[in-house]
Amino acid sequence: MGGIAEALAAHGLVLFGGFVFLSGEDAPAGPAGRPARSALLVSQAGAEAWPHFLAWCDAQAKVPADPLDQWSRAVIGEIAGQFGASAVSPSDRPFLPFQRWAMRAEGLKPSPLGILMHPLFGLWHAFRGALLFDTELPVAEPPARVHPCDACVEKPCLKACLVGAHTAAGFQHGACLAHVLGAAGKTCRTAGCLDRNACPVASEHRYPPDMQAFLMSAFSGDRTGQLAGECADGLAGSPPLWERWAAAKGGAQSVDDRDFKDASGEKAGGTATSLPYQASPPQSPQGGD
Ligand code: B12
Ligand code: SF4
Ligand code: SF4
Repeated sequence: MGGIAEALAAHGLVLFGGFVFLSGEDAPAGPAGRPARSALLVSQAGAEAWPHFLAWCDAQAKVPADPLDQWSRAVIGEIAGQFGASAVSPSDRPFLPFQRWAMRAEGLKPSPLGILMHPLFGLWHAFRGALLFDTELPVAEPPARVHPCDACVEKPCLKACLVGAHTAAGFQHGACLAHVLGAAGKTCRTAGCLDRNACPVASEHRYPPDMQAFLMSAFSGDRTGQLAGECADGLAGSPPLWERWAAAKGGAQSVDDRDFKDASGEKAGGTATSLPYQASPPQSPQGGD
């Protein structure tokens, strides 16, 4: 495993533990095409990877649809090749059980929001991929972890959302989306989920507003960048991402002619026809998080 963490760190990414597949477990294919024997998880933790991703976008002739996915696949795929591994992504279909893998590899537990809580990074981490190996790597048992949610009596993460989208029955995706895309949802669109931001754990790793706006744009299925662009008036001195990318390419790429492919086709409920934006129908997550 020597060198993998360093190779990932050069892109702001973090190795998030590993595990050995049990015999008979439904493991995805490793580099030889047979079920993999072990896996290492790759995460973005805090905002460390964000400038690397932005620099990659700036260097593309045309910013691709689902750019965070594309960047992750490019970076992690290359590192996989260097270390004799194959790479998988959280957005591969059918969905791979990344959260279950992380509970196993890192001893993490879910927060009341469904997102896994990390004692060092709080809710501010997400998986960008996994490296799969044909051999059993000598991975350590996950460390004994404190789960901050156990000691959190007030649970502010369940009290900030204006539409109460996180309930005991689970995440009300439709209610969330309708609010995010509606007139009253500007704070969610430009600064991120109020519930997630209300968590006091590891606030030093909280994603910056442009990153949160970008992720929220991806989460809400917006392929036009209008939602991310909206944060122009919320982020002093920082042009909205899509404008920045368009400008960097000499204006060659307008919002309208960008090639946004429909990669998933899975529609989510809860959208109204009276949205203030011409957003494409919300899709399942597009490399956000
Ligand atoms: C489909 C999906 C969604 C769907 C449905 C979620 C659901 N009910 O399963 C929707 C669109 C609602 C969604 C939303 C978000 N998601 Co999501 N999502 C996924 C995705 C692509 C597949 C989930 C799945 O079906 N896995 C297959 C099963 C078999 O895997 P599993 O590990 O065994 O399943 C676990 C989860 O399903 C979990 N679970 C069960 N119910 C819910 C509900 C929610 C809301 C979540 C987050 C998890 C969850 O429990 C299972 C056992 O642990 C995963 C990536 C992945 N491949 O896992 C990301 C993933 C779970 N999402 C993630 C995130 C961050 C989000 C968002 C915050 C994104 C954003 N930018 O705002 C939002 C909001 C969630 C919230 N509560 O606030 C992260 C979580 C990271 C973490 N620290 O744990 C993941 C892992 C993606 C990543 N790249 O890291 N998501
Ligand atoms: S606010 Fe409390 S319960 Fe909610 S995620 Fe943070 S630590 Fe966990
Ligand atoms: S994004 Fe906004 S509407 Fe959705 S759960 Fe978070 S606070 Fe609620």
